[in-house]
Amino acid sequence: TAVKREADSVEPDELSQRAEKKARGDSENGGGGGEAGKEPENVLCGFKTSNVLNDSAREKTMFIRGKLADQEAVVILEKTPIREDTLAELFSGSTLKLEMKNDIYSTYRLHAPAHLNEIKTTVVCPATEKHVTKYQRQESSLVEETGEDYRSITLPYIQKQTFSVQWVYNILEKKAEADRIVYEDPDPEVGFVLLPDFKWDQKQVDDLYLIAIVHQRDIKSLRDLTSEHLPLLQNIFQKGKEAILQRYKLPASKLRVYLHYQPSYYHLHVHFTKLGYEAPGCGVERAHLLADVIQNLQSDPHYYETRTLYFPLRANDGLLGKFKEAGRL
Ligand code: GTA
Repeated sequence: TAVKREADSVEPDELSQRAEKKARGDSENGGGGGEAGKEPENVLCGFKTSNVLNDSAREKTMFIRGKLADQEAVVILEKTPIREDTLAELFSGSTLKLEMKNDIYSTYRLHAPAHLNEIKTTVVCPATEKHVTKYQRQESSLVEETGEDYRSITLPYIQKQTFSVQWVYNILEKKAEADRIVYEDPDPEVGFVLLPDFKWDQKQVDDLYLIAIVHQRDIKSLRDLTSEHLPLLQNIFQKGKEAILQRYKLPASKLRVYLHYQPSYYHLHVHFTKLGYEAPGCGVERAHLLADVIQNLQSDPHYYETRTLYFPLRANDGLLGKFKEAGRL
């Protein structure tokens, strides 16, 4: 039977109250998720920048490689969206400097109060060479992977070379992020944990992003799925959508529910993002709609074992090197 956590419905404007409460460090349900929301000392004050791996003026993000207490680290900075519920305070509580005025047009610099001017910051430390590679700006190439390529090239590579999924086990075992869980079905076969992706600051539903992590530990990716997994996939699809409707008031028709191939982390998980939000990795070359995956497995139980799958790989990705060595590119 399914166990709901914090599943009582939340009004949209409660989203921000919750987030502010978190920012002040108030525990929502007795804690259990570690240090979230506390006013910690500034761990980044000693961060020494080595180089900028990637940045985007449009997305207002910067990926920086550096050293944190002699350890390799990657820091991701991202300016957060402007929230409608803060507009009154933004207009009344800011200072405004005129830049130019021309006829009916004028531009200003608005200096907002500090708490309305946050930068979402993600720290990976110690970061491996693979993290650095992942966040570095790179050209991508589209790879064509047959079922045989998967078994002879990809599988041996990912068995040796993947990111640790310790963070996933921490979530499943409630050692981390326990207070962030939106919904859990604890069944060992069809169960999963649904929680906010760490790319989402949860302050507005416009960029809603949750992930459902399955309790089964031996399903690496889409490639491992057969019709045996249909009850699991249908359960995630159905209960995930229900939990999001209840918590965030977003109906299924406003959701994009998909799996990545290739994923970064080889423990099966499903992405739930708001339709219209261009989440990184939601393009057709990487995202597979869960609804399509279910239908494909219903019509062919071994669809994902046998089909040729296409996906982009960055120029510095070791797996791309393996495809080249095998003469497949
Ligand atoms: N709740 O500890 C975690 C955690 N980790 C380590 C990863 N995720 C986590 N969620 C929680 N706690 O959506 C999330 C990731 C991702 C999912 C794994 O798990 O945010 P995936 O296996 O398909 O991997 O999904 P994916 O999509 O390649 O990973 P990721 O990290 O999303 O990278 C894709 C691209 O997104 C990157 O190349 C980069 O361009 C961009 N990106 C990554 N992180 C950020 C960020 N913090 N801010 C902005 N852009 C980012």
